[in-house]
Amino acid sequence: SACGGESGNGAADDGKITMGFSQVGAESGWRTANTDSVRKAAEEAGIELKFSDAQQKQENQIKAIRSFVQQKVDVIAFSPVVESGWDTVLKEAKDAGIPVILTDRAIDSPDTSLYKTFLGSDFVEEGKKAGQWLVEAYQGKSEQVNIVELQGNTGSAPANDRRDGFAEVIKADPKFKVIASQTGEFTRAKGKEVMDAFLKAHTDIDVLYAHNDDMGLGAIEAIEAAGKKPGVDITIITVDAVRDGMQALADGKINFIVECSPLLGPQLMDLAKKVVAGETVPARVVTEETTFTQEQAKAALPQRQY
Ligand code: GYE
Repeated sequence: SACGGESGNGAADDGKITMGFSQVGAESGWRTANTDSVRKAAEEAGIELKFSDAQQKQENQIKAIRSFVQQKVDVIAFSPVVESGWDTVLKEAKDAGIPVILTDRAIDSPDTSLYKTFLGSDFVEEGKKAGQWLVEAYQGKSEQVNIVELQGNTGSAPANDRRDGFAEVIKADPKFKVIASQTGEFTRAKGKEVMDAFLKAHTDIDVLYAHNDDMGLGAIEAIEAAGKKPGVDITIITVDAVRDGMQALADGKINFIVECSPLLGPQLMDLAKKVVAGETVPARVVTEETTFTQEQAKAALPQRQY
């Protein structure tokens, strides 16, 4: 369909929809599960997928989107590495008449005509759920609670929103203090490295809040290497609920996980078909998700898909 054109609607030339998809990278278990979901759903929907991995760099995503425009794909979907700086390239797609779907992460542009819909989680809500669990877990205690935070990639929607949602909830009680906060780039390696530095700088860490499981898992290695017991000496809260995270939760090394579903493929393909057919779609499609305690993780693990 990429070289059709007479109809101006790519779907009409050979009936097959071509989607250009620019993925963030392969930084986490969540991301790998998300990529698998998108690939599988495209195949099942009979959509031809042009997949491009940005390796966590915005410039690579901009290049990929430009190349999708040049190839005249029918629809572009992408998960923006950071929130800012998309107007120019998205305007190019719009001028070429190619609809764009934001997947997983949002952008901060006030011009909502640059995309048709945004499919993904409510990251502020996820941060709030993390904070609410913490508030309950430390209810009735009056001593200061020292929290360290491993943030996702600087400038990304999940890092900004998970930080803000959490902060909003814990600020209700002044005993909660975020004593250190730094990016661990959503990876295990960086999570370990930064946690190691946190442990060297602070002897009195009570809680770790990591914006994803992978950073939490890396941090667990650093905590164990420092001779402390993760989940016992340091309370650990993470986000995602991928299999390795759920296993650590069931093993007692993590205390609470806020779920963020990576299985966006089927909904994305549905939206793509509608958008290409010129149907109106809701401006926002929010993913449904839950939270897990250690007991709930034990029960859920056998059926966990990713
Ligand atoms: O939580 C993290 C990944 O954008 C929701 O990106 C996604 C986040 C996810 O690297 O593990």
